[in-house]
Amino acid sequence: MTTMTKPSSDITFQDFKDEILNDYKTALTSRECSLLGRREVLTGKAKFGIFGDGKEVPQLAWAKVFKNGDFRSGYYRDQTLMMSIGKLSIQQFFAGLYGHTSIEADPMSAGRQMGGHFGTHSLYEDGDWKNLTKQKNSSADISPTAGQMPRLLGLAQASKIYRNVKGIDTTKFSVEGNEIAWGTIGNASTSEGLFFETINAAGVLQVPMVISVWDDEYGISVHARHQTTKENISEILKGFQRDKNNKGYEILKVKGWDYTALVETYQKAERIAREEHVPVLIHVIELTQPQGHSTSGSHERYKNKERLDWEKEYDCISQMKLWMIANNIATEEELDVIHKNIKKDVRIGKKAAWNAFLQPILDEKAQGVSLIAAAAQKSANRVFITKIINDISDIQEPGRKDVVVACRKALRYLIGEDFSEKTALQNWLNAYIKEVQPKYSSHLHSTSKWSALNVKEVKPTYNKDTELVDARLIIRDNFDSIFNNYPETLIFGEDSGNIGDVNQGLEGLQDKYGELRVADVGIREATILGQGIGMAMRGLRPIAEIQYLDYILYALQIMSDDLATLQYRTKGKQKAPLIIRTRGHRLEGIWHSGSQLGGIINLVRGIHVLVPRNMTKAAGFYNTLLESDEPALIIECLNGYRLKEKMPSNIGEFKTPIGVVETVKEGSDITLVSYGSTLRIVEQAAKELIEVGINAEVIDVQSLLPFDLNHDIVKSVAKTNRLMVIDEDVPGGASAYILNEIVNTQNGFEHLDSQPKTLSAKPHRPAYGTDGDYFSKPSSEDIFEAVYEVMHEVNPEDFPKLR
Ligand SMILES: Cc1ncc(C[n+]2csc(CCOP(=O)(O)OP(=O)(O)O)c2C)c(N)n1
Ligand SMILES: [Mg+2]
Repeated sequence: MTTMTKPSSDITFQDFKDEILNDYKTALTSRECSLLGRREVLTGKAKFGIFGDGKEVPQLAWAKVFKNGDFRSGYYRDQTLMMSIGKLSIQQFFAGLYGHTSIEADPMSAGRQMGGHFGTHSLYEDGDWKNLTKQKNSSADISPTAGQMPRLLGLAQASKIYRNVKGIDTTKFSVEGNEIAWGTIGNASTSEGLFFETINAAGVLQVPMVISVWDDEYGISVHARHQTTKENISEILKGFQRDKNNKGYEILKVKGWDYTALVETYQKAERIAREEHVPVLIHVIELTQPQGHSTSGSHERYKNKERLDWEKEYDCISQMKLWMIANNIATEEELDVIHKNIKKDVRIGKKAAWNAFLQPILDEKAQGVSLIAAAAQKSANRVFITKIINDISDIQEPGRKDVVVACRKALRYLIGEDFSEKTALQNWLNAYIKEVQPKYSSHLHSTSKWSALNVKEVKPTYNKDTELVDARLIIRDNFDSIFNNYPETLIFGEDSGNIGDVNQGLEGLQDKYGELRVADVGIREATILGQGIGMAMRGLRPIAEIQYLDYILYALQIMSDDLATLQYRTKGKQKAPLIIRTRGHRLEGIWHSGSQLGGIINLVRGIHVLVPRNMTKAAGFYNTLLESDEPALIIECLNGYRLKEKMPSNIGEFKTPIGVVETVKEGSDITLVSYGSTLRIVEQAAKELIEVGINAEVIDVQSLLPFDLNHDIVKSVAKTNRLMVIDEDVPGGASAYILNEIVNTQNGFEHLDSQPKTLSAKPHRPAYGTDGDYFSKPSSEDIFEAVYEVMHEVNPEDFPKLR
């Protein structure tokens, strides 16, 4: 055991003792919460529990150097840190375990995430930023192991940007870039690619990031020998260690039960990261997991007696206690009294949380039951309804589900009866569902005044003598204007910096705005995305560039699990207004012609997905989004950069509205709906169809998520009575989504005289080359013939069989 650190001269020995005792109390409080938490799950009060037991003492040391403005990006073992920095009380801990839907009761997620997923509030109720430099911050956790890593990179890089880029208003976000982003990860989760990708990227970027690996030798039941080469993550990362000649990491290793060594280690890590902006990895070894992994099982199944005995002896809190006694900080008796009192406090907090959770539901149940009972009195089915009342009355600790189920079932027995008590029950139930549903469903998108839907359209304007230019110049000049007008914007991606992206939409902008704002980065899509999320969470306006849409699959998990859920999982208390820029559709070959929109739109609900047909529309989307506080994906047309478009005179100012379609050709026979590069082919086919007397209306969706908010497409279908959706995704992909929106959401079925159709690509990936494309994706001939076929069915005389 390390000897006790000498207290610095400006605090008394008593202060020093008090601080340690206070730490010990926090560790014990956390432990007792874990122990009681497990019991709450096993007795059925909570659904699932995953706790911080065994990882308490390192977090005490970490909390000492966690300063205002700092950010955490960690995982479910970090409850002790959250308690130490004053962001998690006993009652809040249990409220989270029960799934309390009030954000005041469960500030972590208002019951949306299971307990053990932590976060702080970056936003006021109206969605505006709080001053993050005046509080300790935690980004909201997600469950996929190592999913916290990409975001951590961006949280750290924000400090670098704030320290080095001039002209940004840093007031709410940074004090000279002094903030550290602190990450935690379990030893087994370091096996994930996201961990290694983040480690490498942070080494390259040299950002103030400190990663702690909580090493308990296991990942659930799987031992380190199956997880990590040499069973030792700091050993195998040694090549990242900085030296005299090369930048890199500081790698530290410390025993997780050694309080003083931990304090020293964290102080050292803090200094290096905060002052030098050098990333640090702390490998915290010899940790334990006293209750096993989670409430799903017991660790006696996979740990042998020797290991279990060792874990008992080297439990970090037991070791801390021994050390305190040995160093005369307290006697065993004093510590036992403390422990007893803490047990009591935890029981009191737990009870308060349970009562606060249950009481509103009991009240709601009482209201529902009394209305059911009143209706039963009048009903011919009173016997059956009384059974429902008896059943729910037996449930002492009901959920809202029980209340709603009872009311709904009772109403079935009242079908065909008509009296005021029934109406009262119906009205109450409808109002009740309307009231409680948002507790589980609100905040998928921003509800602030900066919602992208509130940004008004500004049309591009043109001078009289406007020239047609290569469309990439519109994108480039618009980005120039953006970087000029918004100092907090930055863009980064593969080849985005020096050459100004593969299609030169950023040509010359690195020279103008510097290497931090227009940056080349490694080939690492997931952490490009995470970098953007983290920076956006700290008030910057990053544009993360994914070189090609095909390769977004590497980033899609982070988009789906982290970015898309952020507002929702914090009930509007955190946001990351990240713009993801990519280019896709319609090139030739299996991996260079991506248009996998059905997959994407179904995975990223919570992010706007925009598919502009040309660069003017695309540029307008960037301008719109920079006025909003929402994340979005913009897919530029890969084959559109060299096409000619008119250069607008109001570059940087025109705005393409979100969720609004555009009719690009009017017609009367059939409505053709498409988007992106395919739209040009549809326009071509529509021209050719005129030659055989078919007048198609062509509509550009522009925005897949959200979709046609004004329901304009159905107005067209009401006119033409026929509908075809065309895209180059697989059958049943985005075309099926669009069809469903028009036919079902917009009630298009009412207006259809012909079967609505979709025309998509083949189910396989497109083969290489021009012929590969032709035989894989819809061509103008395919569209022509498919439309002709519809008209042939309607009127075979005028449109005889084509082939
Ligand atoms: C991507 C992913 N795969 C699997 C899981 C299920 N899972 C949850 S925790 C865990 C083990 C993690 O072990 P470790 O990283 O060592 O953390 P510890 O729980 O031991 O602290 C697994 C496999 C998950 N949450 N995410
Ligand atoms: Mg582990």
